[in-house]
Amino acid sequence: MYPSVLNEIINTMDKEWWKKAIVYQIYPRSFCDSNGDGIGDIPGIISKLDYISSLGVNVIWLSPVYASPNEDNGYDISDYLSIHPDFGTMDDFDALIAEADKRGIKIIMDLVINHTSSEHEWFQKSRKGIEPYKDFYYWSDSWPGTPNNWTGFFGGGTWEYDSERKASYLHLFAPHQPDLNYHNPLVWEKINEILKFWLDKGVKGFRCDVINILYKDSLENGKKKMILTGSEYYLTLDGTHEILKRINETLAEYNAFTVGETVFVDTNDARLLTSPERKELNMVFSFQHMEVDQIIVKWFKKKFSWKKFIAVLDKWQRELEWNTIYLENHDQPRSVSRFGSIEYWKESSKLLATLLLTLKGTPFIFEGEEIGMTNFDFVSMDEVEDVESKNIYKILSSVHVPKGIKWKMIKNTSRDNARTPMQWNNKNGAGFTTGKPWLGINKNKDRINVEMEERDRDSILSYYKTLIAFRKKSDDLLLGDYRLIENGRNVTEYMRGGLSIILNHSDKEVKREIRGEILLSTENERKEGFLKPWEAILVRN
Ligand code: ISL
Ligand code: CA
Repeated sequence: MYPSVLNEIINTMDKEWWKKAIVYQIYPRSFCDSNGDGIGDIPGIISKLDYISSLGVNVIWLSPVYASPNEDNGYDISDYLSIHPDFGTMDDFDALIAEADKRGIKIIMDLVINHTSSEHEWFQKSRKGIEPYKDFYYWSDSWPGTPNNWTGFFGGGTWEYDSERKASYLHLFAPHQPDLNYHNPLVWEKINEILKFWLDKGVKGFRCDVINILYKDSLENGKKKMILTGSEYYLTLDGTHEILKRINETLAEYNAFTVGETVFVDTNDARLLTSPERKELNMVFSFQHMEVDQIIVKWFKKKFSWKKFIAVLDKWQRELEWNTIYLENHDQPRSVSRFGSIEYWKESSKLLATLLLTLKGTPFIFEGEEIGMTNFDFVSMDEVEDVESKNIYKILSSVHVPKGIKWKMIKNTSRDNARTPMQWNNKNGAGFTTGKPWLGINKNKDRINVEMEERDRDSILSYYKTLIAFRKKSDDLLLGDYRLIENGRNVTEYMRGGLSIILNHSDKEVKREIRGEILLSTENERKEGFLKPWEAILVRN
């Protein structure tokens, strides 16, 4: 090969370093508390960097650590340029970047720019009509004909009356999360300064919160729908594509990457959003595979079917050249409780790990997923903190849904399922805190925790480490083509390059002759000619 061609390939690989990344998501409140106030913090994260590094991951995505009144745990930002005192100081943050860098780990931040907190200075000035902030938000006195009939992501209406301005403002999420008005060019200028501030600190990219709803085309009444009436006026519109291009221009100077959380996108939208030629986002988090067992704004749980699940994943694998792979995050119930089997907790967690780490794309692991953490074991609404769950419960109560049903719905779908503190050991406080944790700790910390799994070579944690190490060395898993071979009721098989991945996602033992060399199995002792319940294997053909 000519040196110039080779150089070009190397340059492209270098620019697309995030394709080789394995990302670990931290929900800072729930990860590790260093000072006993019950809230996870940045010094706590620093103290666990060796652990994170031992997994073999090379990027950390931090859920928001900015100043915030915490109506939505940091997804309501009151100052984009400062660290919430609960989490520590800017010096702590700088130390985190430096310490992570020593271990070859890059940090990406959460960028929440569809809305701010109502306590943000911009909003406080906006409600008083002070320029240049007067039109930073969607106010009914600037838009004739509003408020409209739109319904929000957390249930209920989307307009809140403000007695100071004597007008209402739009909020697609909680009333304390007013939507920014991207028709005003100054808003983008301010956001651009924020991006540069963090990039100059060494942040290597952003996970962009609900990024495909930024731009609202019109504030007319929407067509009435079961959920999100009005969404035709803000889902993935040209105005949003324009803003994404500008974000991309800023990031290009830093060799940083973006992953956009994009709601209600199909593969066509995602292809546009991630097309290298269009220069918008690098990857997206889509929701279709998360909707196999529930409706996106989570009110009802549907029956889960592996066949449908694989069919959705397969479609995304085929139709996108590159994208994210994820089974969990801070908004979703735990994957083993959802797609796995409690009876085969260990086996099914390992099978899910295999799926996550052998599909094509950049894998995202959510804290605790690597030890098989499960849904919470709360028994009453008093233990729930999540603003979304509380809203849903209120709405269900107002229409007299019986208590048992209401509780079941919350249990199945609450975002707090993912947010219970990280289980480091089996002591009181689970090694997460020496104080009173901000959210209850799952009692199964006695048997599901890092300390025990680190000592056990057959643990879920050990399997994650083995598989991550395998993936990093495997051209097949990094670059290989993807092809579905079988989508059966019990067994799925797909190829990545020259490797076959075979999953038995059932409680039953399945007869199966394997041709080729078995490189890895979730089972210590295989049974010749069979796949054990929830066994997953990697085979070289
Ligand atoms: O979590 C959801 C359903 O339970 C989604 O509807 C979620 O609200 C949506 O994916 C947007 O999520 C993001 O923005 C929200 C924040 O509450 C979430 O934590 C965040 O991931 C508002 O900023
Ligand atoms: Ca703390």
